[in-house]
Amino acid sequence: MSSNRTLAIIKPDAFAGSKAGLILAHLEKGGFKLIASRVMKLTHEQAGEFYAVHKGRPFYQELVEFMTSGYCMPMVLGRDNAVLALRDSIGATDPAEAAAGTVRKLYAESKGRNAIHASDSDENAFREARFFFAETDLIR
Ligand code: IDP
Ligand code: MG
Repeated sequence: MSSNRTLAIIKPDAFAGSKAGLILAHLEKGGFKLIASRVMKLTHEQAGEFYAVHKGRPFYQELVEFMTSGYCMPMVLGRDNAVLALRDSIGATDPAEAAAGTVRKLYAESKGRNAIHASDSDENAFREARFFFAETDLIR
């Protein structure tokens, strides 16, 4: 996967609140193209593995519980400079600190229940895309 792709997840708070379409429309207006998507409920094992980098942090257990609490929507998005552009578009982790017009400012409830995940590097974008999708899902 090249550096013009990244991995996002519409998290269970936003999906349950019927914000998935609004968030995707917001991102499409920002120039992102939908490459692949699915709707699924993560198991504890999947959520724990996906967020393994945060194991041991005080919020880890809460994060795994939250991410397994309902359906979510992983998706691969394409755009120039995709990783940085998506991090800009989603805003700060805590919606109270997120810039105006960002997804988290518009749709997130709290630092924990913050509507969307986005990869933080090209390396993680590749790994996270393959966590949810087969190589054949990503062909264009
Ligand atoms: P990011 O999603 O903006 O990259 P990270 O620091 O990678 O933020 O944290 C991963 C996720 O863990 C956050 O999106 C949020 O859902 C949760 N999280 C991070 N810090 C806290 C916290 O202090 N309290 C509760 N949840 C947190
Ligand atoms: Mg992160």
